[in-house]
Amino acid sequence: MVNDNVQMWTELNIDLKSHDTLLNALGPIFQEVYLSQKNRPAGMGFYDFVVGDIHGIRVKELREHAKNGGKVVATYCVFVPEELVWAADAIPVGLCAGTQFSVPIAEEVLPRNTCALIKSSFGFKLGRVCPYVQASHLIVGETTCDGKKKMFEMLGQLQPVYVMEVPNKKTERSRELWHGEVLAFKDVIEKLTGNKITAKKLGEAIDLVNQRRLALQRLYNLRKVRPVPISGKDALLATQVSFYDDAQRDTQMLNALCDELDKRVAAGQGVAPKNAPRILISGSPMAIPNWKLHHIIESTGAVVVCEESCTGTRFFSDLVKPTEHNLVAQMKAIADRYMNIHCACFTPNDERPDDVVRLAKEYQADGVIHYNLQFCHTYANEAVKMEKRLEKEGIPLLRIETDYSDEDVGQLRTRIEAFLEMIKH
Ligand code: BJ8
Repeated sequence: MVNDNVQMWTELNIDLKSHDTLLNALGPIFQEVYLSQKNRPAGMGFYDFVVGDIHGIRVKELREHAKNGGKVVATYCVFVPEELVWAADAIPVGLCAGTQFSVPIAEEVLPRNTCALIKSSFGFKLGRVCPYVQASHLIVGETTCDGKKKMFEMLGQLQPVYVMEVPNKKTERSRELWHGEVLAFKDVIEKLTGNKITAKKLGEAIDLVNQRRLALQRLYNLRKVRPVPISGKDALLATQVSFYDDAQRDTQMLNALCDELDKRVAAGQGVAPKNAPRILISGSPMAIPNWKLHHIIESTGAVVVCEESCTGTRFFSDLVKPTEHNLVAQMKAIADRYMNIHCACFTPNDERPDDVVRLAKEYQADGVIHYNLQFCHTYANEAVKMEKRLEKEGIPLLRIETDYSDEDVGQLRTRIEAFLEMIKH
């Protein structure tokens, strides 16, 4: 098995030495952050297994697919409509970009004052340490923030990249632009795969992705209960894996996990005491293996009950509305659904603070931690508005700005402990 993997990574032109260092570092981190948790649901065994072979089984499946003539399409943002990829019998893969490991590699080219997520993504490609990037036939970028836009230009020199234009406003004109972009993306995928996207195939793909969204909604709804039946870390991991696992299998595993959590709830069984402070995190996405903030929060006795982020509610809150089985209606429904993602790249973006207030109430959160990746100007600016809005609502907020390194862990822990003390009284 190990030798099979090495053979596969060699074929994918992975830098084996560097890659070994990356995987060897992941094991102890996963042990400390995940496997040391007490009272975990048995359903998390699947996710432990996935991380245990993170660059093995799934990559092998992608390679099999490619060997049979299929295509793999990599994405970095929840704006890319994956339904169109599935409908053309291609496989979408949400690329991770959550490790400090690839940051110094990227800094050889990118400006240092770029957010860690962008540097980590670019470093994976530049350093040839991510088999998912290497196994992709096309990377789909998007014009969300400036840093990403410019990084995609450089990435395009190393691998085929297509960039979707995401508008910056939510006006009718912007919606029209986006609708045109979704139509153009359909053409790109059809050309890449050589497969025509029919209404039937698209209907099936819409259903496939909606089912996964419903399973994630079910998981998140279970986190509203007190005591909460699953840790924030485990819920985050299940969400992160959804970005690259097979959608049908993922839905099954999520629902099996939820069946188990239903039983826990019925028995009043929680992972933290009833009175443990409940935290909602809002802000930048957290890609695998970025578990830093959750780990700090949950090792101080609090529990994370919700993430308002693209590795949280923004990923699955809205479904593509059911329509008649005709391409015109389906494409419109897809475009409309994606325009409801309240990314900080939009101006104005008043729906996001509304969402945070609503979620804080629904999840019985005692406080909100605003998570901002250093050098991310859009979220940093929105934090100011968020602070004012939450103050009005009487919801305590702590603003955190950090990166992927461990350098500030002690300082963050002190600030979070002080925040938890404050909200307990
Ligand atoms: S829809 S949040 S996944 S763009 S943190 S790279 S914004 S400088 S990740 Fe995002 Fe799509 Fe928006 Fe969601 Fe830029 Fe900020 Fe970095 Fe960011």
